[in-house]
Amino acid sequence: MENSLKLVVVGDSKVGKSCLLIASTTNSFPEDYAPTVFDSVNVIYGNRNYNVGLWDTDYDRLRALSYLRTDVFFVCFSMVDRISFENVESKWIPELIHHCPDIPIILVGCKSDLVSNADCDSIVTKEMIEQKLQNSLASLCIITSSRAMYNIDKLFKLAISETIYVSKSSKKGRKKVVIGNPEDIEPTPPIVPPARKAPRIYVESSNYGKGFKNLLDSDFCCDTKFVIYNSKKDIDVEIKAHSLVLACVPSKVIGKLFDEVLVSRDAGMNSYSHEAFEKLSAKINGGRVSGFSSVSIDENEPNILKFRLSNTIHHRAFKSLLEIQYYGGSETMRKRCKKDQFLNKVKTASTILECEYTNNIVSNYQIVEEDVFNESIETYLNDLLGSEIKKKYFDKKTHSDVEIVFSTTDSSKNFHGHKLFLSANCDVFRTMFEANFVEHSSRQVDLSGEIGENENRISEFHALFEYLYSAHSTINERNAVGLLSLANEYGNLIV
Ligand SMILES: Nc1nc2c(ncn2[C@@H]2O[C@H](COP(=O)(O)OP(=O)(O)O)[C@@H](O)[C@H]2O)c(=O)[nH]1
Ligand SMILES: [Mg+2]
Repeated sequence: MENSLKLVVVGDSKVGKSCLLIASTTNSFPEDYAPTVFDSVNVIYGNRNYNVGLWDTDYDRLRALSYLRTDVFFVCFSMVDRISFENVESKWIPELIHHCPDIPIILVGCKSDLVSNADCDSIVTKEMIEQKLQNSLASLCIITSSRAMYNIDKLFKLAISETIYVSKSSKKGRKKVVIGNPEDIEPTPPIVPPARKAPRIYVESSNYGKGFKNLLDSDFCCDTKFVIYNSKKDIDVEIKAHSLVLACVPSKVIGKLFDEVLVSRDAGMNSYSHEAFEKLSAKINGGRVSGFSSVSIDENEPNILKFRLSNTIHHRAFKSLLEIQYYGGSETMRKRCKKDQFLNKVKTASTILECEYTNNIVSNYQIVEEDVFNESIETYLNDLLGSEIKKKYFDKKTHSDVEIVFSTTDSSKNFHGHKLFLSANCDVFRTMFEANFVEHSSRQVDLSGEIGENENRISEFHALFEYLYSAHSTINERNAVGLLSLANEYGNLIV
């Protein structure tokens, strides 16, 4: 059996966190730019296989989102930057204790290869660490150097043993240990100055979220309506939505409910099986789906399921929450976020519907009082939705409602598509499926004409579709240039 473990790395900026993770996972020091890492590694410890999920933290406000369900923290400081060492106790440990009390914390001293040549006033000595540990909630510190690959191989095993140790025993009376010593590091030979860097190309961030923003509450491919009571005006408010998206959103209640809804649909997504509907409605009417009070089908719109939310959920708070689920931000919330009362309503809704992220975003805002949303949070949530959509539907028969055909003289490939995802982020497909073209009702679209004899095109289209589903593309030497031109042709996409 495989055990999973989530490891989050925090510490001052530039102390060497990203290099530490890259060095540990690749066994070499990244001489050039070290990107922020979200990765996982397999580690064998005591005959067991552990999958350690790595969370590097960078963005100031995204950080607290990463803390959810962490098993162990690395708090990093630089051995040649005393301020970063002071911040361990004054900033980092208090922050972690605030969000996640009782999670084991390991201190990691980075860049110890630089100690021998550094200024006396800035270095952190082993004695200082030992002294600091005496009154610290951490009981362990490991001194490392990513450049000299010193103690790097011990890191993940230490993280695993610490989670096992802390879960089994009380922390009181535990012996404090500092592993390693900067003096053990062999002096590194002088380094040849790096060659000049290649020119940087500014890459605009993806516009993936915008497509979903426009999709929400639009008629296009709508098969779901939410009905919420507005008690102030004594009217019902309706929001149009899409079960394919809803089955992938981070809200646990909504995601699970729509997984069931999709099971009850026929393959072509045109109607619901009577039996499955009865089952669903018994479940919701019986109060077994948190936040929902009933489901019905209108005679006039037999393709659309109408879900009534319970009155404990405020209509605008629900709209905000749906916006966050669809595109990672919320216009509704942005407009009203100065009102604490409203934010509390969003929190109530997200607790009922189990959206941890939304709850966190609101709490962050209430503590920090800055703009609730920023690009990094939106990108992060878009990625989360995109990866779920890709997993469930990308080139899969599941609920595919259009088949894209490519054929050349000697090969052919069919892609299982979904009009909804192909169109949400691509104007060409949107026009094709929405307007009065043959493709609107057709279950097959032949793009062979688009590829001619250029077989690379199939792979380029595949990469384009991957982007449309997941906000990411597998780009390689062969498809890169073609993909760019396709992305341009198919509606100014930023892949
Ligand atoms: N000499 C030395 N430099 C390091 C080491 N680790 C990181 N650096 C450098 O310190 C800078 C910041 O590293 P980075 O990992 O991006 O820091 P982060 O902001 O904490 O993620 C980079 O220029 C790295 O090359 C190390 O172990 N030894
Ligand atoms: Mg970094």
